[in-house]
Parts: sequence; structure tokens; C-alpha cells
Amino acid sequence: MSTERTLTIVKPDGVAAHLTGAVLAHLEKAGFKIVALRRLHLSRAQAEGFYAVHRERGFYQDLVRFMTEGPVVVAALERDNAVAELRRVMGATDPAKADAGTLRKLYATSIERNVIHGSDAVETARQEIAYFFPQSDLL
Ligand code: FUP
Repeated sequence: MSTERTLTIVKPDGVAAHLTGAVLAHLEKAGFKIVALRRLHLSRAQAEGFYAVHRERGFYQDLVRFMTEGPVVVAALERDNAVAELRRVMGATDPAKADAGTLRKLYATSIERNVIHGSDAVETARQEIAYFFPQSDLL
């Protein structure tokens, strides 16, 4: 197995509920190393760009509104098989379908307000990390 990097976002619902520490602790216990970390409030343009792949979907405007309602905490994570492992630890997009013990099962309140983002592929992770940590020597 090779060491990989992925990107996670504690979404506005998680930050507002003071779950940032719990989510990051859960990820550290699951073997992820936090290699970069920042808190920011996404602009509408940033949220639209981040979720551009979903722009034709009915939930897009609601999703953009949600992602801009408050600050988020973004982290670059490292471990073996990081992209797939993060998605396993997060659980299904819809918390009703998420496995027991996953972050979304533990903390999400709906398919939209689902606490955490994780990159969906190695190439997407590389792009998302470069976007949020452009000055870093991670790249
Ligand atoms: P995921 O990779 O699990 O974050 O899921 P997607 O990339 O499919 O969706 C991105 C985000 O869009 C989800 F986290 C929440 C939102 N979404 C909805 O609000 N409604 C839906 O039906 C599907 C996704």
C-alpha cells in the first residue's frame, strides 16, 4: 500500500456544533496524519466552484447556501490508501444509509448537513489540496 493524501472539510454544521475536534480526533485515531489545516468561511463563488460537478442537480443551490452559512475547517490528510480510507471512515453521503460508527452516522443530521467532505479520487484530492493550500510545500 502506498502513502496517499486526501482532503477533508469539516462542514459548517460540524464547526457550528463544536465537532471539529471530535472529527479530527476520530481521523487521527483512524490513522490519518494531519499535514495541513486551516479554518475559513467559503465565499459563494468558492462553494459553487468546489461543487461545480453538481451544478445541474436540484440540490445545488441549497448545498452552496449550506456550505457558505458559516466557517469550515479544511485539512490535508495522509496515510496509506487515504482517499478510500477517508470515505470508509466518513460513511455514506446519506447518514440514514451510513454504517454504524462512521462519522456521518455519528454526527450528520441529513444528506445535505452531513458534517464532512472527503475527496472522491486521488486526482481530485491533489486538485483540492492545491486549491486550499496553494502556498504549502506539500505539493
Ligand atoms: P460525497 O462524496 O459523499 O460527499 O457525496 P457527493 O459528492 O455525491 O455529494 C456532495 C454533497 O452534496 C453531499 F455531501 C451533500 C450534497 N448532496 C445533497 O445535498 N443531496 C443529495 O441528494 C446528494 C448530495
